[in-house]
Amino acid sequence: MEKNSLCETLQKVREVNPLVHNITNVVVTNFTANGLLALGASPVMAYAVEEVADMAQIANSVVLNIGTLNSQTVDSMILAGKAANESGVPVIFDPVGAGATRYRTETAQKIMNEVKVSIIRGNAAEMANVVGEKWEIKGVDAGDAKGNITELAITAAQKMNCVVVITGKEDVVTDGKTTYVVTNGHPILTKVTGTGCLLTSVIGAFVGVEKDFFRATVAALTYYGIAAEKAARIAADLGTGSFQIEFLNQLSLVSFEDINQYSSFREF
Ligand code: ATP
Ligand code: TZP
Ligand code: MG
Ligand code: MG
Repeated sequence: MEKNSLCETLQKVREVNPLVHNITNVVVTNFTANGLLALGASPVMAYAVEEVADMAQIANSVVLNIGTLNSQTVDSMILAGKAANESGVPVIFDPVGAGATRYRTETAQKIMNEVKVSIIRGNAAEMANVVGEKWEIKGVDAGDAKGNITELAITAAQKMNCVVVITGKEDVVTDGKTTYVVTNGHPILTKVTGTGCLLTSVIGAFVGVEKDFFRATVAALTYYGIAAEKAARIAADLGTGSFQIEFLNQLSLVSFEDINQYSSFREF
């Protein structure tokens, strides 16, 4: 994959200003909206069953996130997902906490069964639990994954017939045939809540402007990891609060030169 093609996708996001319809959790709503604005996308959060189908159909992408799920928002997610499917709008799914409770696992599986999801992004334990493997998870945090993550991602992509992204120290992206590992990022991301959720919405922005979902996802992951690295160079010593703000700054400042210089990925 050419680094220049990743820059082109970032440029498209900034030009198109894609409308990203998020049905997400109450923890990360503001951070997600500000992160998408910093990137150059246009966030909207809309949850009511009365309007989600209309919003999904005019959006460039729909992001579903079960972080603080309840029966009403789950109904909304399925309505929005189906409406997006009818209109050819890509759906991106974050199965937050799948495996932590039976309700989360079953809801994640229900969404995958009823909605055509283009990209699913989660930590290793979440992804394992969505495909019926019982990896241990503590609340919404993966902890130290013990299994083979690349193998898990490829199996999951083949089972669910979509692009699978498992994030952690290294991020694995696969459609079941081609697999890339992206190594940009910084451990301090794990100390700020919502950095996984925001990443899922950032992937939504990239796939909202680019038909090649695989390339768009690699572009989103490198862009996001580079922003974190830049922010950490400036603010990591100041603590996680300063890092969070500097990360938002850097999401708006990642340049094509940064991507050409710092993007780090390999084909598996
Ligand atoms: P968890 O709740 O398990 O932390 P998450 O949904 O928050 O999962 P992460 O896996 O933490 O998502 O991924 C969010 C971002 O943090 C990604 O860009 C990922 O590459 C990055 N990241 C996570 N852990 C590390 C690490 N140890 N080193 C570098 N980057 C990391
Ligand atoms: N509890 C429910 S959702 C949520 C928490 C703490 C946010 C999780 O965000 P992320 O991006 O998975 O760290
Ligand atoms: Mg995290
Ligand atoms: Mg998460």
